[in-house]
Amino acid sequence: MIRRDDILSTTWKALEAGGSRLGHALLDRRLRLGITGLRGAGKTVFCTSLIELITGGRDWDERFPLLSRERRPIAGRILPVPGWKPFPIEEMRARLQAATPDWPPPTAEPTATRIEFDIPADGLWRRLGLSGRRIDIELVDYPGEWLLDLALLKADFASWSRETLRLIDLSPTRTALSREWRAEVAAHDLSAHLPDDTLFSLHRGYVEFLRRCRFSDPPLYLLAPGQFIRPPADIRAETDFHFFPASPAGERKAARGSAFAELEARYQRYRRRVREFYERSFQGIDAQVVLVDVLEALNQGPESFADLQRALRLCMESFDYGPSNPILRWFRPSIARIAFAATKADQVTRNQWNNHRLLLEKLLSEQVRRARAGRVEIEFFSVASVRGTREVKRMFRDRPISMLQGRKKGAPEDIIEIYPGEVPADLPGPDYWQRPHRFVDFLPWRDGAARSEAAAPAEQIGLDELLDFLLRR
Ligand SMILES: Nc1nc2c(ncn2[C@@H]2O[C@H](COP(=O)(O)OP(=O)(O)OP(=O)(O)O)[C@@H](O)[C@H]2O)c(=O)[nH]1
Ligand SMILES: [Mg+2]
Repeated sequence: MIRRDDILSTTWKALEAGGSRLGHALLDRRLRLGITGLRGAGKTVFCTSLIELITGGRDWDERFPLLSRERRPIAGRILPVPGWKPFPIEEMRARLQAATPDWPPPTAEPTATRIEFDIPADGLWRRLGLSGRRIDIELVDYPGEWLLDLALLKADFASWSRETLRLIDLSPTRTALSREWRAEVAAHDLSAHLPDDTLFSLHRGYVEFLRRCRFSDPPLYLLAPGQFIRPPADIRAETDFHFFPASPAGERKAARGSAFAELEARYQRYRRRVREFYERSFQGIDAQVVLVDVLEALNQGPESFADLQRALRLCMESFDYGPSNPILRWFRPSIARIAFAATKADQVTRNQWNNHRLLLEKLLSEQVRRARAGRVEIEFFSVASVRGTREVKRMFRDRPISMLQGRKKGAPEDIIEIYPGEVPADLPGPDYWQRPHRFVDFLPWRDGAARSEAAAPAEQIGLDELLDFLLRR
C-alpha cells in the first residue's frame, strides 16, 4: 500500500532534484491567447514579433527593458497546433528582416501556433530548487474581417437583416453606396420563390456594396458578413454563402419555398460554419489581446472613427464578460486578463503614447467597465510590434519639437521627416477634426542601405510591457 507520506516524500525529492519533470508538471501553465483585431489592426505583425521576442529575445535590458527579469523567456520553441495550418513565421521573419523590409500581406486564411518556453522560477519555487516554470502559449491569426461575423452568432436572420438595413439608412456613405443594390432587391418579390441565379445576382450586389464601403472615402469598418469580403477559398462557390440582408414581407413568418425562407436557411448554415471557426479559435481562451489601430481611423475622419467604434463595440459584446450573456455560456471563456493595445505607436511621437492608450480606453469604456465588473484584469498599452520610425528633435520658432523619420510605403529609398500631430486623449470632438494630423504608414525601419544586424528582430514599443502583463501570475 502506498502511504501518503511516501507520496509527499517522492514529490519532495522530485522538487529537490531541481526543475525535474515533476517540478515542471506542477508548475506548467498553458495560456491560450485570443488575438482580437479588425482588418489591418496589426495582428500578424504582432504575432510575428511576439514569437520573435519569446524565441529569440536577448540583450533584454537594452531591447526589452519593460519585461521583468523573472519573466524573460528561456529556450523558446515553436510547435505546431494539431488541425491547424502553421503560422508562417519563417516567411514573416524573412519579410520583416529583409535588406528592404516590408509588411506582410493581409491574412488570407487562419493559422495557429504554439510557443513553449521556460521562465525562471521565482520566490517559493526557487527556494524549492526549481530552475524554471514552463509556459505554453497558443495563438490563432486570421483575416480581421472575419471577426465581425461573431455578431451574427447572436442574431437570427430577421434581426440581423433589420439591424443591417437600419445601419444602411443611418449612415450617409452606406445609403449612397447601397442605392443600386437596394433598387435591384426592390424589383423582386422575396415572399415568392426566386431562382438561384437571381438570388446569386442579388448576393453579388450586396458583396459589391460591402467592397465599396471598405474602399470608400471615408472607408467603413462595420461590414458583415466579413467572410463575404475575404472569402475562404473552399466555400466561395457554395450556395450557403449566397444570401443578403432582406426584410420579411410583413410580420408573417416567411412562407415555405419563398426566397426569404431560402435566404434564412442559407444564413443559418453560414452561421454554423462561423460558429465552428470561433469555437476552434476562441473557445477556452484564458487571455485576450485586443489590437486596435485608432490612428488610421483618426486619419480618415469622424465617420470612419464612429464606424470603428461601432464595429469594435459589436465584437466586444460577443465576448461579454457579464454572467447573463448566452454567448458567454457557449464560449465558457474564463478570460482572466485582457491586454488592450493601441497599435502602430511608432506613427506618433513619444509624448503622444499616453494619449494613444487613453483614447483606446475611452473608445471602449462601456465594454471595459463591464469586463472589470466581471473581475477581468485589464491593462492598456501603446504598442508598435515593429518600429518604422525614429524620433528626432528639431527647433521650431525657438522651441524644440519632436519629429519622426522613416521611409514611406512605395518610396523605400528616401527617408522623410514629418510632424505627425497630436492624438486626442478622449473621443475626438469637432475641434480635433479641424486640427492638422497625419499618421503616416511607414515601412519597417532599416539602418542605412545594408543592414548590419540582419538577423536581429526589429525594435518594438510596449511589446515587452504587454508580455510582462500576460505572464504575471
Ligand atoms: N508603423 C507600424 N505599422 C504597423 C505595425 N504593425 C502593423 N503595421 C501596419 O499595419 C498593416 C497591417 O498589419 P497586419 O499585422 O498585417 O494587420 P492584420 O491585423 O494582420 O490585418 P489582416 O490580416 O488584414 O486582418 C501593416 O501592413 C503595416 O502597414 C507597427 O508596429 N508599426
Ligand atoms: Mg493578418
